Amino acid sequence: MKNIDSNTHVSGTSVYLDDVPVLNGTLFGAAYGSPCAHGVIRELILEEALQMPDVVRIFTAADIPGHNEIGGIIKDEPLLADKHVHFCGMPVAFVVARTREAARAAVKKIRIKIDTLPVITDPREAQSKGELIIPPRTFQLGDTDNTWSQCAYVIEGNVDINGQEHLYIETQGAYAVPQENNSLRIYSSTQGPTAVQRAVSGIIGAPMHRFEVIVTRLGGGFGGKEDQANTWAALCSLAAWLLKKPVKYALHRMEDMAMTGKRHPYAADFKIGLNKDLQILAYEAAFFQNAGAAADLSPAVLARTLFHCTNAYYIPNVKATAWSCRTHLPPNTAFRGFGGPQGMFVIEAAIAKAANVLKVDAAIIQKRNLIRTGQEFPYGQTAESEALNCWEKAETLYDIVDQQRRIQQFNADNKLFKKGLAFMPICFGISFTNTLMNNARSLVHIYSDGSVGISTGAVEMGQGVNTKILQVAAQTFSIPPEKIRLNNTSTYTIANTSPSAASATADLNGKATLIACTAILDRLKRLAAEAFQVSTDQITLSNGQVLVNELPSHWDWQELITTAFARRISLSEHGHYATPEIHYDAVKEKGHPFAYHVYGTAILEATVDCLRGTYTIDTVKVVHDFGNSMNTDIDRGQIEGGIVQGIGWMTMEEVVYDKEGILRSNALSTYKVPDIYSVPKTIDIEALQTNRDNLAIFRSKAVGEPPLMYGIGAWFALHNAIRAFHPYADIPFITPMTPEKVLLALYSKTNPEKNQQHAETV
Ligand code: LUZ
Ligand code: MOS
Repeated sequence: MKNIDSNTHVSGTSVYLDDVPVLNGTLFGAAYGSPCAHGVIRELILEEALQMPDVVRIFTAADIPGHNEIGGIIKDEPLLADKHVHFCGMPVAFVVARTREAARAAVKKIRIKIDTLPVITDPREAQSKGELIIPPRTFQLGDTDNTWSQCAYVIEGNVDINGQEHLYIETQGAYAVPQENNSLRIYSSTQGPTAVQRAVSGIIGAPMHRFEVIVTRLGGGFGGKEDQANTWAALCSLAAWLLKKPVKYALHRMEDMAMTGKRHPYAADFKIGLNKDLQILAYEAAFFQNAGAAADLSPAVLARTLFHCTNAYYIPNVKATAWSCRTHLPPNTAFRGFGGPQGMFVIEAAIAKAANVLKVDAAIIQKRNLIRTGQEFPYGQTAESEALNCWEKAETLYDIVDQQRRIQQFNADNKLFKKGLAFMPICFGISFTNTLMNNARSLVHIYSDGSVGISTGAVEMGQGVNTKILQVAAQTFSIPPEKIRLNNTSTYTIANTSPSAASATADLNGKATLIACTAILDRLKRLAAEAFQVSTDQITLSNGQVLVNELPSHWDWQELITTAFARRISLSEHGHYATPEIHYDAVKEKGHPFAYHVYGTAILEATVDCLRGTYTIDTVKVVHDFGNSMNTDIDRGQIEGGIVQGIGWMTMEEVVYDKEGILRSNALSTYKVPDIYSVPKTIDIEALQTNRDNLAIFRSKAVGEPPLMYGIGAWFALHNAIRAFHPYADIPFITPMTPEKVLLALYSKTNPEKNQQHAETV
């Protein structure tokens, strides 16, 4: 089935926040962010700004009637800076004016005096000074200490992973409209309507039931709107509440880039031990997460780094510790993969370094150590693994032997162009790691004309979740898709929702919809069974017809609904789903946190121009574990997008903060994302169709986040291409692998691996 949003997207009639018609009298906001990253506010000078034309009022922390606090996991984040500023861009004041231009012009006239304090931007420095968001966490399996002596080879190294700007095409924003009797309707570009509702309720100091948060759709979220849409909704709500006027704020791209957090940069140390057969016996890692100035979602992101620190490999002895380090950057936040990709990059770096030292192809080490069914992840869950299936299918389907031969030939024939190949296996756990978040609700109405309206907690952000939910209802009722409509997401319809995140939205909301539809269907079948004097299991629905003993009756869907309505049978149901089987003990760091895992293998080929350092990612060939995809078009779209976004993170997207904590890559002129010219020329995706039972909706496995991690292979393909030019090149494990870094590596003189080989080999 086609994505149900295709037509409105293509015709430009899809409604995003900025397309919601504004009411007469609407005012426009703009936030004033701190010009420096750390300090104490001496004086905030608003006079000149207040005198600007069309300015209505400027709000500061002193105006907040409730608590000046928007922190989720930890209460450590004021909405508006009061005395201290902790990051450059931290909102200090909110200007409200009659036009958006007037609001922005007034922001430019605000002056501030700040006594500056030392700025920390580096997570290792923060860790050494004890600046931690939460105490460190350690995942452990087996006993690494007593294993090193059994290893034939022990290799150590370190890694520096940069962040990533979300660059959702639609920037952050909100529109708060006062309703009667002290309540607000808030349109928000958020992945988490309930999170917005809770934040606004706290800021205003009024119960949650007064705040309706509505989302039609997002122009992308990628995690950036899981938690950080709260700020803009709370600012608009504060102003709307106090002024009793509608207030809107849709951020300018540069405001959005400067004020919001990004994917977490990480520094890491690794130590990996292998036996003579290249089996990995032991792995230790220390992760230093750059959390930024407040907790935001960092503790949860940190957990996922640990959950995925061994990627798709089985390693019998593991010890991984992660520190969430407080720095003076905007609080970093959720981003597709949620800390998992960083954990996975580090183990891939460890394997690549081991391969260099041992002079073997990294793919041999990778393949030899893929996790198998029944083997244990460091957090205690046992694998139902498709890792080797995906890998082997990719090898044969894409004729890897021929590809390797072609690349060798190309490298022999070309002096200044070199090709590199990398395998990237993935394994990603599906469920919020915080078990209690794994629940959802769906409200299904059948109207008396037979049409169906569905509301869920799911936020459509381009991922196609509404199409999948519609398919669930169409299949359950056996009626054509045209009879079904997905309503916008509203906290008045569906309460206490988890954000649309963790790749789990279609599973959770789809299952809730299935439960609701099935409950109504059971009532309808009972009615038909009574009417035709048969038992309910003799009634089935097919193509809008009611069948009795598999034969057409004189009832169709409409007759069924008309009769049910006349008989006063409820045609509505509120379904609730909570993922079964999952549990986790955060003290022991053991449990069964994930409903299931998604596996896959990508083979990436890159070509480096060894004169210029520029490169192309030529092909990405994937075998992906879809389970049993319920919508292959949508799922392929997710995989293609994920791969390109992952490649962007690993190769060209470079977030640059200076030592003062000021964002230098603050516009699309300085922050480069993949475009039509730089995407891989070929992306082949093949399904590993499996019918193994799983907890996915219709066994169609979650697809949102896992494919991003295929992009990690681009870094290693480039790494291998550089080695084809200069076998002893010094290639530090630093991301992204920009053309500048490629050039430095191509002409590097040092050769740490060659020199260290004996020192590092036990
Ligand atoms: N958000 C969250 C997530 O709150 N918990 C998670 O485990 C998660 N995983 C991936 C993406 N977002
Ligand atoms: Mo996300 S990183 O699933 O909001």
